[in-house]
Amino acid sequence: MTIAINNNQPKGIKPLKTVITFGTFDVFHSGHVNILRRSLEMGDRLIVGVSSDQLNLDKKGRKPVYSLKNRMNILMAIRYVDEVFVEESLELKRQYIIDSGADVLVMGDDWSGKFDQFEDICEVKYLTRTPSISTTEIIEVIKDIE
Ligand code: C2G
Repeated sequence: MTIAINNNQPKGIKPLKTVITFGTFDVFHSGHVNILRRSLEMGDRLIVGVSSDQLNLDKKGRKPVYSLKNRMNILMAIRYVDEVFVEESLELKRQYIIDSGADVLVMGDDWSGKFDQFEDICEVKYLTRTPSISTTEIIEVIKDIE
């Protein structure tokens, strides 16, 4: 028996807007804080796809310094983040966006244009990267410490 279901929203309450972003977030720094804060500003809740250790090896040629468990632990402690899942492959991004019900995909502008193909299922926004800070630079500085 089919039960008719109405999705009437109580008047005056707009549906929550979900934002999704992706990254490794290794050796967590303020550039990561900034993109997470600005991503949440695009909506009401933020979901983060954090790259698996293997995916980071595939895309950057090295394992992350912080394990996936550590990176997820840090992300879940960030006030702007509502949910974290493991990004296993760059090729699954469309499915991740659909499964999360995301309305907006936000990435740093080092990815500018790379995800425009998802504009049929969500808004796509590229935000300027925070200048002069990166995981790679931090690793180099630590290596140089006598
Ligand atoms: N970021 C930033 N400013 C920095 C460094 C990073 O805004 N100084 C942003 C990046 O643009 C990215 C996010 O922080 O949007 C995470 O950066 P990484 O951990 O380097 O992630 P990345 O390797 O770009 O992985 O599916 C996409 C990939 O998983 C993204």
